[in-house]
Amino acid sequence: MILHQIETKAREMIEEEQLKNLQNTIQHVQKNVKFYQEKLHELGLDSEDIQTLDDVRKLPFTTKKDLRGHYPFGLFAVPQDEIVRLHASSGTSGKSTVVGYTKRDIQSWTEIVARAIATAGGKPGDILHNAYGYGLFTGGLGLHYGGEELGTTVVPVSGGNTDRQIEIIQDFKPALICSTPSYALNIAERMVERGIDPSKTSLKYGIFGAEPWSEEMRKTLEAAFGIKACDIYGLSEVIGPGVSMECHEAQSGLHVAEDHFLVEVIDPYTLEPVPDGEDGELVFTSLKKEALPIIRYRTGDISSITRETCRCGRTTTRMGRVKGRIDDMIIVRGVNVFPSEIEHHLLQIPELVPHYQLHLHRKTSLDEVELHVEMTEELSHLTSNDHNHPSLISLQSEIKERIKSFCLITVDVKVHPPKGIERSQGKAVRVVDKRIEKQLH
Ligand code: DLL
Repeated sequence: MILHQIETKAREMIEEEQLKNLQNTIQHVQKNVKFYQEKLHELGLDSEDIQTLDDVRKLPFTTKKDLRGHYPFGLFAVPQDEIVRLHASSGTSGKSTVVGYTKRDIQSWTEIVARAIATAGGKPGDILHNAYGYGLFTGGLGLHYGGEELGTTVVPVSGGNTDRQIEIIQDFKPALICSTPSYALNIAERMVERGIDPSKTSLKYGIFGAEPWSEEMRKTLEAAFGIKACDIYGLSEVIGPGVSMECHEAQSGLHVAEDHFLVEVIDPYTLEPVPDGEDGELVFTSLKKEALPIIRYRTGDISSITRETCRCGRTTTRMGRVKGRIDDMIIVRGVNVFPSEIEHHLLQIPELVPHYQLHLHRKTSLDEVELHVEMTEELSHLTSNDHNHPSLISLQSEIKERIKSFCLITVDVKVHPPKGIERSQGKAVRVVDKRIEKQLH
């Protein structure tokens, strides 16, 4: 196990260092970012007002809207000629957000990701099959630099072209695969289709993230490939992948890279802090970034934190699995559900494959949810000529009842034939909001 010194320090020491770097960050933005200068001025605040870590609550929040409002480089704190890299997150609505890095930011990020890979069990000399997309998305290059820094042999295969991925896995014999969980599943499925047993490959570990996934999905991936699967979290606005990483020893929450980021959890409605262990919106403040220092960034992601020492020996704050984005939360007749919670229950039904989509409609004045699921090959042989086959009808009602009793919402279930649900090459689309389409037309 490669443990970085910071990861096992006494909490007081971690926090002391965080406070010092938080004060530096405030000075940096106050001097170099007009947006923060104005915000801090309005609140009558400067770095002197930050005497404890709790004082972070005095500081203003930053949102995606603020980044979009200053598109592309308006929140950068250094001149453009000090920026050595740009990335952008693909916005599904509105402009994307652009993020920049100085040379030192890239070095920090590289070190963060190297640590993350080691946390998942990666070792120098391992071959790392990197199927995260290369390009403006931070996944590909983030894991690439981190992998090289750790001393793994990185295969920069990027996303897509699944048959070629399989060939490379068979020929290069990687120990580690990095991709979104949905794409990993896609690869496993394609292997089976081609008569290859995914559990017989050289793979030992998987580093999966960039989208919400459930414990059941972990079990599915671990069983399919015969690997240990760990969760990696991050977002471009904060740095990219590696903001937090699950350890392979405990697989019990994601260790935040606290020497670089201060994490808070707030109630997204009142904006007040929520106690440790309770779900709320994750908020991050960067502590060492030069190009795009970010203060109290509201991620929109729902999770909780614990500061208890982990079984692996790390003392860093751990986040729970991200349940989903607030925007993806489905509210049906007052009940809130995340797609990942539905996924958890769907994956316990053996007649289904782990691909699904939720379509939101507004037929009357109330929202309705259609749950699109996909049957296994075995079931399709049974029911191919008969949509009213009793097995299909009973499967539909089993799903409906399960979702009703565990998630407390009523869904209209549509069972698709094998391959009936679109496969992802990167981040899977789980929620299709037909209510918006309706408004637009
Ligand atoms: O997805 C960075 C990344 C790349 C993370 C590779 C992990 C691996 P963005 O494209 O900016 O950055 O999207 C960030 O993705 O706010 C979450 O909503 C979601 N997300 C990222 N990791 C996880 C995860 C990258 N492990 C947004 N679980 C975030 C759940 C995740 N959601």
